Amino acid sequence: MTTTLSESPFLAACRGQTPAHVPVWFMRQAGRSLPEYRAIREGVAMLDSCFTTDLVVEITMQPVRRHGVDAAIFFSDIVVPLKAIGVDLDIVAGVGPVVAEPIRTRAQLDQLRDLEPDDVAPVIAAVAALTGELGGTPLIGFAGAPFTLASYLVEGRPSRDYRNTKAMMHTDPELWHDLLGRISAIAGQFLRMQVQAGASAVQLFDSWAGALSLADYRTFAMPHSAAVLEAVADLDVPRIHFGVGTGELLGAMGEAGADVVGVDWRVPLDEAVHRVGPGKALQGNLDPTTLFAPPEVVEREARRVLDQGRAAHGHVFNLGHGVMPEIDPDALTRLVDVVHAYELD
Ligand code: 1CP
Repeated sequence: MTTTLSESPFLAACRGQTPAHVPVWFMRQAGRSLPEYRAIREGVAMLDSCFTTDLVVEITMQPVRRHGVDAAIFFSDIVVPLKAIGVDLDIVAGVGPVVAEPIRTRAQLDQLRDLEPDDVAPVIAAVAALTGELGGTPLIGFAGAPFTLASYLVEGRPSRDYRNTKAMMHTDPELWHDLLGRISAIAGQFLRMQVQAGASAVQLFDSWAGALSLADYRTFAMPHSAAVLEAVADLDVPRIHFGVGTGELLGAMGEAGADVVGVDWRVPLDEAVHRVGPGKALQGNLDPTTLFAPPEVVEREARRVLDQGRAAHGHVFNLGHGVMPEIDPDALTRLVDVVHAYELD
């Protein structure tokens, strides 16, 4: 067992060092797959839970206690800083983030003011309490990347084709860049507050960047993600950068300023190494739906990911995207054991 942060296998792998064992955590490890999560959330709206310090602490700890993962990710959502500055939005059960008045005009940009510590006081209090409670287990802070957050603000809700978002991008690039500039300032401020309260690493979620071509990604999204990652560059914590369907973007996502590039299940890690380039660690990339298969299949697939991950300059085992609510939590605990038993030498 890890006793101090300096011995953390997760932090070692992020820095390209050789850890005692391959570290593992899961995106969306806290959440509806856990009965204890469903119990504590009963009757509490998602966003209310995100702004209630005790609930954030308890929900964040649940998967750490149950699965023995090598890192915690603080329980929140990418839209929390937008809610905190007064954007009229809600997280609707079974849908996701819904914005009352989608942002389509320059006049609406004014509502995106800077994030002040008071806006997120209960959230930051949870981060501080967690770093004490977690001891030698690192806490990952996170934010949504500008493109992914803009997709919710402009569409007003989850989207399949991002038509309004891309229309703004191509029709009024100046408005687009001003919007993403505002969002990147807020995301950068939020990440800084989390690290200053004790988070040991950060992850920038650009979940939907894979909807862009490489050329559009470089022009319309990457400079703003780079600004967010730059906002914490002086704080000396590993910066993880993740998106779904980003096979063509992996090199650029690394260039944006990541120390660790998250890879979904579509690109094998030994191929991702070449796309990302030297000197960066990789995180991933078991297909989450594999967890619906029998244990021997999960083990075989996990070992394939681990074998392919050896090519990386540091490998943090994860799923290629988040844990699905219907996944049996025991399958996740068994998966942690498989990863920890894997011999690195
Ligand atoms: O392990 C954890 O504790 C995870 C905490 C967490 C994180 C990191 C939540 C809780 N949300 C997020 C980030 C997040 N939120 C992302 C990036 C990660 C990813 O790609 O999965 C995105 C895109 C969102 C937006 C969002 N919030 C969605 C997706 C909607 C869509 O566009 O398809 C949904 C369903 C939510 C709500 C939400 N956030 C988190 C939970 C547990 C839930 C479900 C609501 C609930 O339990 O009531």
